[in-house]
Amino acid sequence: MFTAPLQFLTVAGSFLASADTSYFQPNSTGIKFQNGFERVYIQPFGNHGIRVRASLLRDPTGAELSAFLDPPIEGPGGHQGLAHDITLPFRGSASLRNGDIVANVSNGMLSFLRVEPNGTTTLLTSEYSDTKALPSRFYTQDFRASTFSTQFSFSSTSDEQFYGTGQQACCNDNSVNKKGQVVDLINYNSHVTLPVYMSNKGYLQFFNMPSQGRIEFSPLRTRFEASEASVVDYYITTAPPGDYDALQQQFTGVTGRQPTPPDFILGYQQSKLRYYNQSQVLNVAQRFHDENVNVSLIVVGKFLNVLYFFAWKFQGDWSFDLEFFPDPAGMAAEVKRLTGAEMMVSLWPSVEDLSVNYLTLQENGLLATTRDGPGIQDSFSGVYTRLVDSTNPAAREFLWKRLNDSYFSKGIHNFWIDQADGGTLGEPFDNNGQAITSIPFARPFTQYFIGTQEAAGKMYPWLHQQAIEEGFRNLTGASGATTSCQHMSLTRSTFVGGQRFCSYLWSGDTDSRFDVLLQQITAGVSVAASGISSWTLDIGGFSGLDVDSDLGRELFVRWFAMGVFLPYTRVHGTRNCNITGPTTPAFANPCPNEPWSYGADNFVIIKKYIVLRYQLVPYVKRLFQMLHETGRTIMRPLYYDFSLSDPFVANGTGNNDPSVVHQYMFGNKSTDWVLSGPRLLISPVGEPGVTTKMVYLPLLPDSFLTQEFTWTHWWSEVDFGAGGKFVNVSAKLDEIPVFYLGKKQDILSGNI
Ligand SMILES: *[C@@H]1O[C@H](CO)[C@@H](O)[C@H](O)[C@H]1NC(C)=O
Ligand SMILES: *[C@@H]1O[C@H](CO)[C@@H](O)[C@H](O)[C@H]1NC(C)=O
Ligand SMILES: *[C@@H]1O[C@H](CO)[C@@H](O)[C@H](O)[C@H]1NC(C)=O
Ligand SMILES: *[C@@H]1O[C@H](CO)[C@@H](O)[C@H](O)[C@H]1NC(C)=O
Ligand SMILES: *[C@@H]1O[C@H](CO)[C@@H](O)[C@H](O)[C@H]1NC(C)=O
Ligand SMILES: *[C@@H]1O[C@H](CO)[C@@H](O)[C@H](O)[C@H]1NC(C)=O
Ligand SMILES: *[C@@H]1O[C@H](CO)[C@@H](O)[C@H](O)[C@H]1NC(C)=O
Ligand SMILES: *[C@@H]1O[C@H](CO)[C@@H](O)[C@H](O)[C@H]1NC(C)=O
Ligand SMILES: *[C@@H]1O[C@H](CO)[C@@H](O)[C@H](O)[C@H]1NC(C)=O
Ligand SMILES: *[C@@H]1O[C@H](CO)[C@@H](O)[C@H](O)[C@H]1NC(C)=O
Ligand SMILES: *[C@H]1O[C@H](CO)[C@@H](O)[C@H](O)[C@H]1NC(C)=O
Repeated sequence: MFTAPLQFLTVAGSFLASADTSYFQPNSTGIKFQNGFERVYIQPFGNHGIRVRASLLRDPTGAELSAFLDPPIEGPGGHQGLAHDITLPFRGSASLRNGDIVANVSNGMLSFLRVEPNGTTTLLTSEYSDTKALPSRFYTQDFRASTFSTQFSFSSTSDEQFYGTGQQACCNDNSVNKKGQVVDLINYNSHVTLPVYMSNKGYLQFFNMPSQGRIEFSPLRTRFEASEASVVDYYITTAPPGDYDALQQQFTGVTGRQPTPPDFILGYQQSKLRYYNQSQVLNVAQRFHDENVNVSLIVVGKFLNVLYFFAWKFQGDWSFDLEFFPDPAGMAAEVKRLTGAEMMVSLWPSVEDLSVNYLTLQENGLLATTRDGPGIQDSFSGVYTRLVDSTNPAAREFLWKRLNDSYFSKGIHNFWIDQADGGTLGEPFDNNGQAITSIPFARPFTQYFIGTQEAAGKMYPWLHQQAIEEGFRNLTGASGATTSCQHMSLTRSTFVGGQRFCSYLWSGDTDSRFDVLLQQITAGVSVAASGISSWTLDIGGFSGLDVDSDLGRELFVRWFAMGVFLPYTRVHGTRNCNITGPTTPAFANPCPNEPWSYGADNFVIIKKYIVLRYQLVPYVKRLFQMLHETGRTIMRPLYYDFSLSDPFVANGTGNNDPSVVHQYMFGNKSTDWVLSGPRLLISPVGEPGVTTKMVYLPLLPDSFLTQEFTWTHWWSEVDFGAGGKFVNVSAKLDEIPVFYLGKKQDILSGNI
């Protein structure tokens, strides 16, 4: 039997030190049971949380890949190792309570219950069983390694709803409730699925495993499947049904909190594919200056993030191609002088043989490899590439050194981590424009320092984020947990816990279509419900928009209006237009994508929205502070705030009814009158040619009505009362349907 008495005594001491008397402290350090080859550990972790680990033949080492913070930010269970004070025989029974959650082992089967205020318990879920059924903890070992594939099954009911599971931003999936779905746990462009979900029964479950696999939400059973693991490691926490903020607080208490972003990043971000030389960048900056699009530097100044892709000579150089960017430092300084803007630069993880860094990386084993063969992961732009192995600390250090030399030390402080989805360049079924366009295997057998793509691949982007985070810290001398960021990275992928980095996720290369505009809402609120609120998208969609067509222009303005009410307001994309451009350098798209590129009338509207965004910065800043303090979700699906007060919202969420899931709240849920957060309901327009929209206003809970909150239309100031009904409002191009609660002045001043 494993014993760690000294370590445990220390932990027990800290339990007492942080003991909150209103909170039921764990009445056990852990339960262990052994069932033949299998070992299962059940321990208290975080507030109202339980961590379960299961392994075969040997104990977990504690050195497995993990997104947990240990100790957690809040609650018991830190540095617990494999501590346990209950050891059960095969088919034994015992129970452990931490706060309001109870883990019950009965006859070798686990179930989880919530203790209600009146002392009764409610079953949340249990390991799935039936008279005859596949074992709920099921493993397959092939004995080529100490790893196994595994399936863990839990009971569910047909009316249960599940939310979260990360971001599925393409294109037909418009779901907030994932019940009935199979979610593939594999990363690619726009697809950042995360093994975490919340239930409307009042619990959140997270599999702390970066393996590929899937989650099946079938009528009676929820099944998590990992294709390769050395330990099964999951966490479950509970809160009263409907209190999703509490679940997020507890979950981010064990996986990390978002540091507050720098003010400038909350302004307007300009980007396109692609500004390919220095004079274009300076011309754009000059035009922003001349057009007087936000010239005031009073609060945050005017910020323009010009972003590059393929600004390097060879993939893996991680430096500017000096032919096109002769003076990066001078360019950054001039952009700053003209506009006050910070700059951001894109880095790809791909390395080609001709890169100046190739030999050094290869000699030092800092490139990802394959099970056999030359280690090639992908091809892009006509050359074979390999991925830098950012899972290796030495590779992270090498990468950062190059980024510092080439960009950071030259005044370009923000980094865009593109294409680092893992395994390949993130287009798994795409052969990058070559004759055979579709390849019938999902991944090459990519191997990293930390393991295989199958076992560890979902953490590859996360470790890229970490490389840049470490670089920022090493340069600024910050140590310990980062609480605020001076610079940010933008990333196309992440893993659970990615919220602890100075980073934001965007939804990848989306299609420029009205239906995709609306679909982005379900992607955004789902990843927010998975702990990642630091999120944005390409305003206008990434590809397919014709700048010179009326439809393209209308779509852009509609998308822009929504972008004002996202955590970050970021224009990006490749565009089609009437201009014929040069064929070199590669990807030299000549089409414009600036606020003035969409016609004179629309420029007026876009300027109005940019002004509004700057007016909202204090509000957004406050939302990020709350996110940092308690993990409170910024972009909120309606079920967060109204599933208890409004059956239409509860039912509509269950059915993924567009009138419910294509709207969201942007802001704080508050029950405190003095500090009360005004709230914004955003109902973007997702069809062409309309001037009005039927909007469903959720029925406000009593606690709001007693505070005299009502739905007020942002533009007309018409008061629509307590909601619970559809209203038909004007939805002109320059008036996105937005409704607010409380006083508008409080919103604009961030006094929420
Ligand atoms: C912990 O508390 C739960 C719920 O009250 C109880 O069922 C269980 O037996 C207790 N366990 C121990 C080890 O005291
Ligand atoms: C909890 O464990 C006890 C003791 O084995 C058992 O009688 C009870 O049915 C279990 N409860 C649940 C919900 O599994
Ligand atoms: C105790 O509270 C739960 C949850 O609110 C409720 O479902 C149950 O009916 C209550 N039981 C009693 C005996 O009051
Ligand atoms: C930069 O691009 C512009 C087209 O926007 C072109 O006219 C100019 O010659 C380019 N300059 C360099 C140095 O390539
Ligand atoms: C940051 O500094 C630490 C300590 O010197 C070092 O181990 C680490 O590799 C550095 N990280 C990066 C990304 O340079
Ligand atoms: C970053 O670059 C600056 C300027 O070249 C240099 O002084 C500094 O030592 C570099 N820091 C790291 C961590 O590479
Ligand atoms: C772009 O080309 C189309 C088709 O020739 C034409 O109808 C349209 O007026 C052009 N738009 C602009 C802005 O030049
Ligand atoms: C729930 O929504 C479905 C589909 O929109 C509808 O048919 C049904 O009547 C609704 N049920 C309730 C109880 O509102
Ligand atoms: C946000 O809402 C929470 C929960 O209702 C409340 O406790 C908190 O005070 C609010 N925050 C602010 C800054 O109003
Ligand atoms: C909304 O109002 C407009 C203008 O009054 C009207 O044309 C339109 O038919 C109404 N839409 C619906 C669905 O009632
Ligand atoms: C730009 O933003 C600043 C700071 O928020 C604001 O004071 C100013 O009015 C804005 N200027 C324009 C032209 O929008």
